[in-house]
Amino acid sequence: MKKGDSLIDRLNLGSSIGLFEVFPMTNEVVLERLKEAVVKFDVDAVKEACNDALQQKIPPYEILTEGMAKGMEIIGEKYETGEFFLSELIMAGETMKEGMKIIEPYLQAEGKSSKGQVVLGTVEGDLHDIGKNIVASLLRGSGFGVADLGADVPPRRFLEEAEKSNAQIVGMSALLTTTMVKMADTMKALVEAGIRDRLKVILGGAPVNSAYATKIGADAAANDAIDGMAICKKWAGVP
Ligand code: B12
Repeated sequence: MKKGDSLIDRLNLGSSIGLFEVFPMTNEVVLERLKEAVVKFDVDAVKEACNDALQQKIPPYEILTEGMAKGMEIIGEKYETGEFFLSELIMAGETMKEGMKIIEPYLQAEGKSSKGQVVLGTVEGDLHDIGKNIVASLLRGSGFGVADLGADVPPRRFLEEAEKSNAQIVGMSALLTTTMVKMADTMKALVEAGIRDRLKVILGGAPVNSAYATKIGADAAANDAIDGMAICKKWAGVP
């Protein structure tokens, strides 16, 4: 295309104006770009789409759940059907983490005064930590102190940290049906140490539900970080 042929040239808008300033992207388009970028493991495109989404004032949590996490759902489906293997799961996890680095500060931008102390971790045997990290960011953003123990956390570590930090809430994450049982082991450890009754315990991650929470003696379960945060805020008596 020769100079003068493009729409920007014809509208005489000058070369410094991008096409997207003439035709602004809708939120749906940016979120779709983000989803596609995760599915293609395209880190640069993920970063660019995250920045564009923030610039368009899409709420950070929506960028995660309606953009990146939708991409992760597709990755999971492809893994289930055998189209993708473990290497692709790893690449997708790494790709989403790069996007998280951009979004996380915005999730944490709110209150700083402590609404209580939460001990959080992904249970023993389970390495999935992306969802748990989102929960940590949201809780910190709404004013909780969070001791994030990371992934693959044995029951003893939850117990030690809850005692040490005098926590009011313990949050456990599990993404595997095979590691959910470690939640029950952790509950047992809290009971045996005699600190269960002064704590609230919340479970999270796709395979858990309130029936499972009741079964193992936990107080609540949430499949979504926003719901989990709302439950913790209710327990802390904050609006
Ligand atoms: C990325 C990924 C990985 C990465 C994880 C990287 C990382 N650092 O986290 C790696 C490569 C390590 C991985 C490994 C494996 N994975 Co994997 N993985 C995934 C994938 C594609 C995405 C998970 C994710 O991050 N989702 C995005 C986040 C934002 O969502 P989320 O975790 O659900 O979190 C949200 C909520 O659940 C909630 N939440 C989460 N935790 C908590 C905690 C609390 C307290 C609260 C309140 C809320 C809450 O809030 C979050 C935000 O709303 C899923 C597929 C899927 N659709 O989930 C499979 C999936 C979870 N993996 C699966 C499997 C089988 C495995 C492996 C066993 C594969 C293998 N053969 O080795 C290994 C297990 C390794 C191990 N020991 O843990 C299966 C699990 C099946 C099952 N039901 O047990 C899935 C479902 C894929 C599938 N469809 O088969 N995986």
